[in-house]
Amino acid sequence: MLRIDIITIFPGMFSAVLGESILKRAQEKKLVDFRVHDLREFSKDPHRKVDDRPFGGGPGMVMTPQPLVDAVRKVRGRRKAHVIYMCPGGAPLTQKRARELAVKRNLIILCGHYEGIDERVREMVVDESISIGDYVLTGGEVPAMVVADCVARLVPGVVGKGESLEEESFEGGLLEYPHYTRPANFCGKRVPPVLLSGNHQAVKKWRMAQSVERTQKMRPDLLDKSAGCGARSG
Ligand code: 9WO
Repeated sequence: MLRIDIITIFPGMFSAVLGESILKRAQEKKLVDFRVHDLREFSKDPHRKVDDRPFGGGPGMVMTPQPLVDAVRKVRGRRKAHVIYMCPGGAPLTQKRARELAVKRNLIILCGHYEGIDERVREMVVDESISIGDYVLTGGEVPAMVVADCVARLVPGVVGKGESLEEESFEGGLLEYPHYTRPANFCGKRVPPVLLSGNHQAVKKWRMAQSVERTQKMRPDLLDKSAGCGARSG
Protein backbone atom coordinates (compact mmCIF):
# COMPACT_ATOMS: atom_id res chain seq x y z
CA MET A 1 0.00 0.00 0.00
CA LEU A 2 1.25 3.47 -0.90
CA ARG A 3 1.67 5.71 2.12
CA ILE A 4 1.72 9.48 1.63
CA ASP A 5 2.73 11.66 4.58
CA ILE A 6 2.17 15.40 4.29
CA ILE A 7 3.97 17.82 6.63
CA THR A 8 2.31 21.24 6.86
CA ILE A 9 1.51 24.12 9.22
CA PHE A 10 -2.11 23.99 7.99
CA PRO A 11 -3.21 20.34 8.41
CA GLY A 12 -6.86 21.37 8.39
CA MET A 13 -6.57 22.29 4.71
CA PHE A 14 -6.39 18.60 3.78
CA SER A 15 -9.54 17.35 5.52
CA ALA A 16 -11.91 18.10 2.64
CA VAL A 17 -9.66 16.93 -0.19
CA LEU A 18 -8.65 13.66 1.51
CA GLY A 19 -12.02 13.14 3.17
CA GLU A 20 -14.19 13.02 0.08
CA SER A 21 -14.75 11.07 -3.13
CA ILE A 22 -12.13 8.84 -4.69
CA LEU A 23 -9.33 9.66 -2.25
CA LYS A 24 -11.57 8.87 0.71
CA ARG A 25 -12.61 5.59 -0.89
CA ALA A 26 -8.97 4.76 -1.63
CA GLN A 27 -8.24 4.98 2.08
CA GLU A 28 -11.34 2.96 3.02
CA LYS A 29 -10.22 0.27 0.54
CA LYS A 30 -6.76 0.42 2.15
CA LEU A 31 -5.16 1.16 -1.20
CA VAL A 32 -3.56 4.41 -0.07
CA ASP A 33 -2.65 5.60 3.45
CA PHE A 34 -2.67 9.42 3.74
CA ARG A 35 -1.29 10.93 6.96
CA VAL A 36 -1.19 14.68 7.58
CA HIS A 37 1.19 16.06 10.21
CA ASP A 38 1.22 19.49 11.89
CA LEU A 39 4.78 20.79 11.59
CA ARG A 40 4.42 22.72 14.85
CA GLU A 41 4.22 19.43 16.77
CA PHE A 42 7.89 18.91 15.90
CA SER A 43 9.17 22.34 16.91
CA LYS A 44 11.47 22.49 19.95
CA ASP A 45 10.68 26.17 20.38
CA PRO A 46 8.60 26.85 23.52
CA HIS A 47 6.17 28.82 21.37
CA ARG A 48 6.13 26.13 18.65
CA LYS A 49 7.73 28.61 16.25
CA VAL A 50 8.64 27.17 12.84
CA ASP A 51 10.04 30.32 11.22
CA ASP A 52 12.62 33.00 11.88
CA ARG A 53 14.18 36.04 10.30
CA PRO A 54 16.49 35.46 7.31
CA PHE A 55 20.25 35.73 7.84
CA GLY A 56 21.63 38.44 5.57
CA GLY A 57 18.45 40.48 5.97
CA GLY A 58 15.59 40.80 3.50
CA PRO A 59 11.81 40.64 3.71
CA GLY A 60 9.67 38.03 5.37
CA MET A 61 10.55 34.92 7.37
CA VAL A 62 12.21 31.60 6.57
CA MET A 63 11.08 28.19 7.84
CA THR A 64 13.62 26.98 10.38
CA PRO A 65 15.43 23.67 9.77
CA GLN A 66 14.88 21.91 13.11
CA PRO A 67 11.12 21.27 12.91
CA LEU A 68 11.24 20.21 9.25
CA VAL A 69 14.27 17.90 9.59
CA ASP A 70 12.96 16.34 12.80
CA ALA A 71 9.48 15.95 11.32
CA VAL A 72 10.83 14.08 8.30
CA ARG A 73 13.02 11.85 10.47
CA LYS A 74 10.20 11.09 12.92
CA VAL A 75 7.57 10.48 10.25
CA ARG A 76 9.95 8.37 8.15
CA GLY A 77 11.09 6.22 11.08
CA ARG A 78 12.83 3.15 9.72
CA ARG A 79 10.92 3.26 6.42
CA LYS A 80 12.57 4.07 3.12
CA ALA A 81 10.72 7.20 1.98
CA HIS A 82 11.01 9.63 -0.95
CA VAL A 83 10.88 13.22 0.35
CA ILE A 84 9.37 15.87 -1.92
CA TYR A 85 9.40 19.65 -1.39
CA MET A 86 6.71 21.59 -3.25
CA CYS A 87 8.37 24.59 -4.88
CA PRO A 88 7.82 26.76 -8.01
CA GLY A 89 11.46 26.17 -8.86
CA GLY A 90 11.10 22.38 -8.76
CA ALA A 91 10.91 19.92 -11.64
CA PRO A 92 7.54 20.16 -13.43
CA LEU A 93 5.03 17.54 -12.32
CA THR A 94 4.12 15.33 -15.28
CA GLN A 95 1.93 12.26 -15.70
CA LYS A 96 5.12 10.28 -16.32
CA ARG A 97 6.61 11.46 -13.01
CA ALA A 98 3.30 10.73 -11.26
CA ARG A 99 3.48 7.15 -12.53
CA GLU A 100 7.01 6.80 -11.21
CA LEU A 101 5.97 8.15 -7.80
CA ALA A 102 2.89 5.91 -7.67
CA VAL A 103 5.04 2.76 -7.55
CA LYS A 104 7.01 3.91 -4.51
CA ARG A 105 5.90 2.68 -1.10
CA ASN A 106 6.38 5.86 0.95
CA LEU A 107 6.19 9.50 -0.07
CA ILE A 108 6.70 12.43 2.33
CA ILE A 109 5.59 15.82 0.99
CA LEU A 110 6.81 19.05 2.62
CA CYS A 111 4.66 22.19 2.31
CA GLY A 112 6.54 25.47 2.54
CA HIS A 113 5.39 28.88 3.67
CA TYR A 114 6.70 32.41 4.28
CA GLU A 115 9.74 32.96 1.99
CA GLY A 116 10.60 29.29 1.84
CA ILE A 117 12.63 26.75 3.80
CA ASP A 118 16.17 26.90 5.19
CA GLU A 119 18.51 25.52 2.52
CA ARG A 120 19.94 22.92 4.89
CA VAL A 121 16.55 21.17 4.89
CA ARG A 122 16.98 20.53 1.17
CA GLU A 123 20.56 19.35 1.72
CA MET A 124 19.67 17.04 4.61
CA VAL A 125 16.30 15.47 3.86
CA VAL A 126 14.72 16.56 0.55
CA ASP A 127 15.11 14.11 -2.36
CA GLU A 128 13.21 16.10 -4.98
CA SER A 129 11.54 19.49 -5.49
CA ILE A 130 8.39 19.45 -7.62
CA SER A 131 6.48 22.32 -9.21
CA ILE A 132 2.89 22.15 -10.42
CA GLY A 133 3.38 25.25 -12.57
CA ASP A 134 5.27 28.49 -13.08
CA TYR A 135 3.44 30.58 -10.54
CA VAL A 136 3.79 31.31 -6.83
CA LEU A 137 1.00 30.34 -4.44
CA THR A 138 0.46 31.22 -0.78
CA GLY A 139 1.90 27.89 0.29
CA GLY A 140 2.83 24.38 -0.71
CA GLU A 141 -0.45 22.81 0.47
CA VAL A 142 -2.45 23.05 -2.77
CA PRO A 143 0.49 21.69 -4.80
CA ALA A 144 0.79 18.85 -2.25
CA MET A 145 -2.89 18.01 -2.80
CA VAL A 146 -2.30 17.95 -6.56
CA VAL A 147 0.60 15.52 -6.19
CA ALA A 148 -1.35 13.36 -3.72
CA ASP A 149 -4.34 13.25 -6.07
CA CYS A 150 -2.57 12.53 -9.35
CA VAL A 151 -0.30 9.90 -7.75
CA ALA A 152 -2.96 8.16 -5.64
CA ARG A 153 -5.36 7.76 -8.57
CA LEU A 154 -2.71 5.73 -10.38
CA VAL A 155 -2.62 3.09 -7.65
CA PRO A 156 -4.39 0.00 -9.02
CA GLY A 157 -7.95 -0.22 -7.78
CA VAL A 158 -8.28 3.46 -6.79
CA VAL A 159 -9.98 4.56 -10.02
CA GLY A 160 -12.83 2.21 -10.95
CA LYS A 161 -12.18 0.71 -14.35
CA GLY A 162 -8.53 0.31 -15.26
CA GLU A 163 -9.66 1.21 -18.76
CA SER A 164 -10.50 4.81 -17.89
CA LEU A 165 -6.93 5.34 -16.66
CA GLU A 166 -5.39 4.35 -19.97
CA GLU A 167 -7.61 6.80 -21.85
CA GLU A 168 -6.70 9.74 -19.66
CA SER A 169 -5.12 12.83 -21.20
CA PHE A 170 -1.37 12.73 -21.49
CA GLU A 171 -1.14 8.96 -21.13
CA GLY A 172 -0.84 8.37 -24.86
CA GLY A 173 0.73 11.74 -25.57
CA LEU A 174 -2.57 13.22 -26.82
CA LEU A 175 -5.34 15.24 -25.24
CA GLU A 176 -8.64 13.50 -24.57
CA TYR A 177 -11.40 13.43 -27.18
CA PRO A 178 -14.71 15.25 -26.47
CA HIS A 179 -17.18 13.37 -24.23
CA TYR A 180 -20.97 13.35 -24.64
CA THR A 181 -23.85 11.77 -22.73
CA ARG A 182 -27.67 12.04 -22.59
CA PRO A 183 -29.62 13.91 -23.80
CA ALA A 184 -28.75 13.52 -27.50
CA ASN A 185 -30.16 17.01 -28.11
CA PHE A 186 -29.45 19.64 -25.44
CA CYS A 187 -30.66 23.19 -26.14
CA GLY A 188 -30.59 22.35 -29.83
CA LYS A 189 -26.98 21.16 -29.65
CA ARG A 190 -26.81 17.60 -30.94
CA VAL A 191 -24.32 14.81 -30.15
CA PRO A 192 -22.07 13.95 -33.16
CA PRO A 193 -24.03 11.26 -35.09
CA VAL A 194 -21.05 8.87 -35.23
CA LEU A 195 -21.33 8.39 -31.46
CA LEU A 196 -24.93 7.21 -31.87
CA SER A 197 -24.11 4.94 -34.83
CA GLY A 198 -23.12 1.83 -32.88
CA ASN A 199 -20.16 1.51 -35.24
CA HIS A 200 -17.29 0.99 -32.74
CA GLN A 201 -14.58 1.24 -35.39
CA ALA A 202 -15.98 4.53 -36.65
CA VAL A 203 -16.26 5.83 -33.07
CA LYS A 204 -12.64 4.88 -32.31
CA LYS A 205 -11.46 6.56 -35.55
CA TRP A 206 -13.47 9.72 -34.79
CA ARG A 207 -12.12 9.89 -31.24
CA MET A 208 -8.52 9.53 -32.39
CA ALA A 209 -9.03 12.27 -34.98
CA GLN A 210 -10.58 14.52 -32.32
CA SER A 211 -7.66 13.86 -29.94
CA VAL A 212 -5.11 14.75 -32.61
CA GLU A 213 -7.06 17.87 -33.66
CA ARG A 214 -7.41 19.05 -30.05
CA THR A 215 -3.73 18.38 -29.32
CA GLN A 216 -2.62 20.23 -32.45
CA LYS A 217 -4.74 23.21 -31.41
CA MET A 218 -4.11 23.30 -27.64
CA ARG A 219 -0.82 21.48 -27.03
CA PRO A 220 1.29 21.03 -30.20
CA ASP A 221 4.28 20.44 -27.93
CA LEU A 222 2.78 17.09 -26.90
CA LEU A 223 2.66 16.01 -30.54
CA ASP A 224 6.38 16.62 -30.94
CA LYS A 225 7.02 14.41 -27.89
CA SER A 226 4.60 11.66 -28.79
CA ALA A 227 5.75 11.57 -32.41
CA GLY A 228 8.94 10.12 -31.03
CA CYS A 229 7.25 7.25 -29.23
CA GLY A 230 4.27 6.59 -31.50
CA ALA A 231 1.26 8.71 -30.60
CA ARG A 232 -1.78 6.86 -29.31
CA SER A 233 -4.93 8.27 -27.85
CA GLY A 234 -7.33 6.51 -25.56
C1 9WO B 1 8.87 30.56 -3.94
C2 9WO B 1 9.52 30.82 -5.15
C3 9WO B 1 9.34 31.80 -6.12
C4 9WO B 1 10.15 31.77 -7.26
C5 9WO B 1 11.11 30.77 -7.41
C6 9WO B 1 11.30 29.79 -6.42
C7 9WO B 1 10.50 29.84 -5.31
N1 9WO B 1 10.45 29.00 -4.24
C8 9WO B 1 9.47 29.43 -3.45
C9 9WO B 1 9.11 28.72 -2.22
O1 9WO B 1 9.71 27.73 -1.85
N2 9WO B 1 8.04 29.23 -1.59
C10 9WO B 1 7.57 28.65 -0.39
C11 9WO B 1 6.44 27.67 -0.65
C12 9WO B 1 7.07 29.74 0.45
C13 9WO B 1 5.98 30.48 -0.23
C14 9WO B 1 4.85 29.54 -0.55
N3 9WO B 1 5.34 28.40 -1.22
C15 9WO B 1 4.93 28.11 -2.47
C16 9WO B 1 5.11 26.92 -3.14
N4 9WO B 1 4.28 28.97 -3.26
N5 9WO B 1 4.03 28.36 -4.43
C17 9WO B 1 4.51 27.13 -4.37
C18 9WO B 1 4.44 26.20 -5.48
C19 9WO B 1 4.83 24.87 -5.31
C20 9WO B 1 4.76 24.03 -6.40
N6 9WO B 1 4.33 24.46 -7.60
C21 9WO B 1 3.96 25.75 -7.75
C22 9WO B 1 4.00 26.64 -6.70
